[in-house]
Amino acid sequence: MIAIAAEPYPFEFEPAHTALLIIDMQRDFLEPGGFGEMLGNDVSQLRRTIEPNQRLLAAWRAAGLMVMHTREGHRPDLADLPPAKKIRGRSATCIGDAGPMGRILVRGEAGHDIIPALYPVPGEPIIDKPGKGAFYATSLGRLLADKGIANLLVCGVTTEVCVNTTVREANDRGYDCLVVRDCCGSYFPHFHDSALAMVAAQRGIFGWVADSSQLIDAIGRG
Ligand code: TIU
Repeated sequence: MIAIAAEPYPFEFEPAHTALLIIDMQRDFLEPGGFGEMLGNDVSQLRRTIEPNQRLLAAWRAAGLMVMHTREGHRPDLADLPPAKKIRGRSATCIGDAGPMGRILVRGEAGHDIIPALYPVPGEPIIDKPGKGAFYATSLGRLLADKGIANLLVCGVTTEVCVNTTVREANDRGYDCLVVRDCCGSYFPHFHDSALAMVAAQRGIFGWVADSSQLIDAIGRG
């Protein structure tokens, strides 16, 4: 058992029963010229998470521990895209339409894929999810149960949307979640800060928050 400094109190975990879950580090959310930027968002707020994620991912892989990745997106026929999600925002260009890197948030398109800097290696499951949460309409729960995972280290984008939704889903399913502060990002810094505060508030109502350096140091010692 390893314990690291975290908010609101130390997070204890057994590495063999802990998965690093990297949420939606996709080209359309992070790359200049992608869908996120097309909507007027400042992608630099998300891009600052790339290096910390690379360091944590390298440490977790070197220790031979479980890594999983998610991607938000839809079938090419859009059968799993709720009409409400399709029309939300009243944007001229929406999910499923031709975008800067192929059809927006459609599986198989370039923009939907994970950025090269954090690309999964063989043996790391990729969970394709149609919603914001990684458990809704996916096989994530089944995979975690099969692999005996009890704790999740949650990274990725965006802190208040897909990361937060996933942590809430995981919490209700009995997982202990640590959200990795510097490995998560939002287009809106104040939402990032608030989303992390919400996780750790009330003695850890949804889980814990810590920096990646705490984890990397602990794995190195472990
Ligand atoms: N992955 C994720 O958070 N999807 C979003 O749509 N996030 C926004 O902040 N828009």
